[in-house]
Amino acid sequence: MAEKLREDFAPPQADVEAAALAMEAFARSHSSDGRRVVLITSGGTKVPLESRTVRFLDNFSSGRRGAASAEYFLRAGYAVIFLHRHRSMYPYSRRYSAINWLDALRLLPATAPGQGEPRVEAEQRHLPGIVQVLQDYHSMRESGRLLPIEFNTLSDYLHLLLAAARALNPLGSSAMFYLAAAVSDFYIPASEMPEHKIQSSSGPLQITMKMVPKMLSPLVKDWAPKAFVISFKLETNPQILIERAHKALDTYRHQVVVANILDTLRTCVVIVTSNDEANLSITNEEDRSGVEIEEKIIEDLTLRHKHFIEQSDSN
Ligand code: 9Z3
Repeated sequence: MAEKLREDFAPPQADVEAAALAMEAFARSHSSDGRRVVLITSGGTKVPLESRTVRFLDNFSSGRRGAASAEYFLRAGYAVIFLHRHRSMYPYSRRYSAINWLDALRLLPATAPGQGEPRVEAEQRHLPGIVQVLQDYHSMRESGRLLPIEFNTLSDYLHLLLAAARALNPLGSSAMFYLAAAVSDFYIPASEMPEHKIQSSSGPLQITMKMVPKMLSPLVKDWAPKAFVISFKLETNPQILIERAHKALDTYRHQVVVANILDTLRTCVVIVTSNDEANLSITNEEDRSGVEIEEKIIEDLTLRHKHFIEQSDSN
């Protein structure tokens, strides 16, 4: 697979070697402290249409699922590798991703005329829940249990996922993969990509894209065969969702698919395994009081992970 990535994709922009070393050290240190480690992938991917890229194919994913999930995994005691798309939502700060910071900050005059710089103060009414969020953020920073790794392109993502799998493989069943990123299914191989900007004067655009190799297959079979692996399935048609989730489990033989529908992805998901389906949802009242579906997803999955480890240990 590493060779196929080298042949078909432009070289990654990310420093994959440095990230691989950081992930290995992080995994080793937390696992020797007896902690479980989860790799979360988060955000969409950008697929270039030209080598000197002006245009690219993107998708809707904001990274909110991954960023919120990271917080709940940290709360549950996990160490988290957060493999996310550059500028997609980030744990804790995600809550303020839609605010205009300049409205939330106030300039205060220097304490005495002519002395020092004016000071800046935050207005809490623009930052709901900020005290709790800051406390959680700083306690997470001190614990050293979050390792953020960024990707930009599809090629970055694929190389970094391989590196992450190698870093987590030695942890066996105590490693979890939580693959929430919305990864493109299609790409143009480096050898077939035009170098320069596609000219509109040439008329309507027709492009043929290849299928992105399914990383789930080598991940489960070869790279981290003892790990607890969760993939996500997104559909727009509820009629086919559960059947597609079972098909993914049959094909890749991993442990769980979290199935969601685009229109309801913040309020309902189905946790699908080869022998059960559990519906998780947020009531209107829970929604009003700020309960998030990710809290329920992580509560469910951490319990399943615990059972998975116990079963693996007894075999
Ligand atoms: C998901 O289904 C995630 O839940 C979302 C989260 C991307 C919908 P946001 O980032 O959205 O919070 O805005 N992720 C996986 C989607 C996906 O592309 N799955 C593929 C498929 O369904 C490959 S397993 O075929």
